[in-house]
Amino acid sequence: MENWLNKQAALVPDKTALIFKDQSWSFQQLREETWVLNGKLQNVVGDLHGRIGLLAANTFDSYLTILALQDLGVEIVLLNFRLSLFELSKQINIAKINQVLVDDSLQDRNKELGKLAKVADVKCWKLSQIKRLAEHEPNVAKEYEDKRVTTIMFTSGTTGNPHGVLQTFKNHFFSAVGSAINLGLQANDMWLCAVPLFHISGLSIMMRSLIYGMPVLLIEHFEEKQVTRLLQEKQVTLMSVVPQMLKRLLALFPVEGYNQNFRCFLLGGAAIDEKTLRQCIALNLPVIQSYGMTETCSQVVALSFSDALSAVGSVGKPLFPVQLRINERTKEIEIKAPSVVPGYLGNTVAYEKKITKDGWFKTGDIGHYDKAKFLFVEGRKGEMLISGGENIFPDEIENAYAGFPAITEFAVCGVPDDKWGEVPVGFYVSRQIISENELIEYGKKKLAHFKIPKYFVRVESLPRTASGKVKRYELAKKLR
Ligand code: S0N
Ligand code: MG
Ligand code: MG
Repeated sequence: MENWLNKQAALVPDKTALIFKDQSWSFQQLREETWVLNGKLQNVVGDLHGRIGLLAANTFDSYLTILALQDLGVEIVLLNFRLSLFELSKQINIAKINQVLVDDSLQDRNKELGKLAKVADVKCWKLSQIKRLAEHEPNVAKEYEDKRVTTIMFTSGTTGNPHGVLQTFKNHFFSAVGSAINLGLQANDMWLCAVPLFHISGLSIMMRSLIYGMPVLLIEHFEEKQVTRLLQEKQVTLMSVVPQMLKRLLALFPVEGYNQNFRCFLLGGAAIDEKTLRQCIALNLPVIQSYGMTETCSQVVALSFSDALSAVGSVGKPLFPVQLRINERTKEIEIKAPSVVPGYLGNTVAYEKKITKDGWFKTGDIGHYDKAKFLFVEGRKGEMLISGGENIFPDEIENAYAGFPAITEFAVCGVPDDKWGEVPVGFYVSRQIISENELIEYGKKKLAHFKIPKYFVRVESLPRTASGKVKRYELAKKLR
């Protein structure tokens, strides 16, 4: 396929491509800015086809950097800025990258990040440093080859070991097309992006912009008051949200509603309670529920506008290019689609475990179809929990606490939480009482803050199966 940004700069040069803070860029302007940055990035990435890390924030600078790296043919490892240095180092190590670009706003906010270079043994560049480098002739890929990996995002595997998800141009393309066939494309569409660009929820909005020729209104940090005002004042038609965001927006929903062109929230990332959905219906607020993951490059199942009111609680039907089946024995949801990624970085064993003999991707989610062929997701096969749209595997927390000196056994389960949907709870066996503060501070050294258990419970022993595996569901039951 022709380079998407070049294509849009030729098709709709003057159309707005991006709005950030008080500035906006047309596709033509965005291409010009990208070329300048492309020339400067060559000092860092050298020749084509390398791989580099990026700690992106939702800023113009990060947006442009993704575009420029994409045009250079460099694989971009998008790192989650909420992770601890320890977790980031692990991913950097797996990705075998020796350079990481860091959005200045992140380093200014989080001084810890200044230590990343040392901890992970990488060269870190602030984006402002790149801007000061010498400018070379832009070296722009004329074509985006289907099979080329353009982005890599890490997910935590069930064992707590991160997997680098390899996303190709083809994956992104078909994801965007599937979404457009479902939601339709309107000449006035504008997508508000408050979900992180380092997650597929955010990056997929950027890809849709390039593929549809659609403006993106980029928000640096989700804050419900500001977003409500923007939804009223700007001509936003679509916005992606996780349940936590929707609930926070709902609490502020203005009587006069949002701007008249607003079409819907695309809701994904985690299950939502039916009460919230009914509230949205009562307010005449369109919410399109969806289901997808990093490995499918965003939604593969979604409700349509016409079904949004009648199939409440369902995540909809498989999108146009997507095939979906439920494994008869395990009830696991399996998917075949051009947006399913081709592998995990350097880990064929883990990837093969996720693929059936006949080539379907095993999602790890349990679900069923109702009579009208709407999909309902019932939960996870494993014990992953989702806090505010962030996936957490108990193993990663348990591994982190395994080294705590006074603790002999440690286990984690998820419990429902009003604010975050679910939160982790830690159970430990120890001869002595350990203060919560001590446990939290210990966790912070190894884990992203959102993974640190919200409660700690000291127990005599952990319930185990005959083979010695901790029965996490019993722990959860105990709490209730
Ligand atoms: C919900 C968000 C915005 C909350 O963050 P907020 O309020 O900005 O927090 P901070 O100010 O940064 O920090 C304040 C304290 O809160 C803690 N914290 C932050 N996030 C979480 C969290 N998730 N859980 C628990 N605690 C959290 C901070 O640690 C801090 O505490 P201290 O001071 O102790 O450090 C934010 O979490 C957010 O942006 N969430 C969304 C993430 C997301 O997008 N997930 C989706 C991932 N899934 C996919 O991408 C696949 C599905 C998909 O593609 C999709 C998803 C949604 C919509 C559409 C689609 C699609 O298909 O297109
Ligand atoms: Mg906040
Ligand atoms: Mg934090």
